[in-house]
Parts: sequence; structure tokens; C-alpha cells
Amino acid sequence: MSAHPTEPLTGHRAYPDGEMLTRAEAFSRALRRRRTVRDFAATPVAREVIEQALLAAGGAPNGANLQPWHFVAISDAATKREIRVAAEEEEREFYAGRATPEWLEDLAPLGTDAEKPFLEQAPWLIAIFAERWRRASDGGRRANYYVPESVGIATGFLIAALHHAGLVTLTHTPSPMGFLNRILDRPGNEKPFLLLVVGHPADGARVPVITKKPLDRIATFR
Ligand code: IYR
Repeated sequence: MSAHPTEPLTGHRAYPDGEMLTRAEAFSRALRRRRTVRDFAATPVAREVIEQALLAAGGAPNGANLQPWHFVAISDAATKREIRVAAEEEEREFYAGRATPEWLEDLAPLGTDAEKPFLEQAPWLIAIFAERWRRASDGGRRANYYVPESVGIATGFLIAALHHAGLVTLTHTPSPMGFLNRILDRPGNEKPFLLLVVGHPADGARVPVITKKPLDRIATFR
């Protein structure tokens, strides 16, 4: 077996049982306050906040620590406009027939449609790319591993970090999303994963009435 360098686990924090439960409850409550918001205020958000959230995402567990992701954080108005125009083009086709009737029926309670004004109104868009494979030093292709899992976990960290900072997000998945490679100059080995819309909620923002499944429907203990 090859020797690999190790270091002491210094970042771990242990808590007494009672405090552990209190912490678990507090974190659970904090994350359960998160709601997807579609109405954004124009209020700016400091780039440093976005940077910190991206650093949190970049610490996510992933396949062979190859970190197969790339985040493009966009605040430039012209780029946001270009993304909106391209996304709405795809969405019009989606709502006009590419989506199955069953899919549209499932979306009806959320009140979504092909209009995506939030892509221009929100101060930040974060386009998340999955690096399907990487370029070896000899120019050939090398594998990445568990790419969707890795990028999904990192995106979860990112959403949680932004929520923790007091921002709201919308996970937007125009389909297909190939236009993001073109607009954002990303190479063909990177596949758009999703577009995260980030900012403050608009004054008086409203959200759909929805329920989350209770614990006994999402988990089994044995
Ligand atoms: N991408 C479309 C449709 C859409 C699909 C699902 I699944 C949602 O949870 C929400 C929307 C859109 O963004 O409108």
C-alpha cells in the first residue's frame, strides 16, 4: 500500500448528549425555515457573502476528492439578461408541450410558468456545472467519479450556506441548459447542473402552501 500523508482531525467538535440534541433540533428548525422563493428584491448582496457560501460548497464530500464542479457567480446585468432570454426560450417550449401533461399537473400547485423575471431581478445567479471528466496533463480524458452525487451534495451545502446567511434561493432547472456553456464560456466537459437564483426576498413575497412529508414517511428505523 502506498503511504499517504495524514494529519490530526482538528476540526471535529464533540458535544455532550443533551447539547447534541439541542444543536440537532436548532439546526433542523433553521433548515426547515428555508423556502424556495420566486420573488426577489433588487437589493444587492456583497460578493464576499457569495464567496463564503461557495467556499462552504467547495468543502463537500465528493468522489476521490476530484471536486468535479465549477460555479459561475453572475451579478452582471447584461449576462443575467442573456441567461433570462435563453432560459425563457427553453421554458416556453417546455410549458407548451415538451413537458408531459402529468408533469404540468404536478407543477400546477407551484404556479410556475415560462416567465422568469427573477433571472434579472435577483442580484446573483450561480450557474453550477458538473465536470463530467477532466483533462489529463497529457491532454487525454481522465475519469471523475460520482459526479452527480458530488455536485448534488455541494449544491445542498451551498443552498444551506446561503440560507444561513439570511438569503433566499430558487433552484432553477431550465431544460436543456446547454446555453449556459455558450453564454458563460464553459468547456464541453462541463454539464450545467442547475442555476441557483440568490438574493433577498421581495417585500411581501409569498410562497405556495405546501407540506413536507413527516418523518415516518421519509425514514425507516430498524
Ligand atoms: N424548469 C421549469 C419547470 C419546473 C420543473 C420542476 I420538477 C419544478 O419543481 C419547478 C419548475 C421551470 O423552472 O419553470
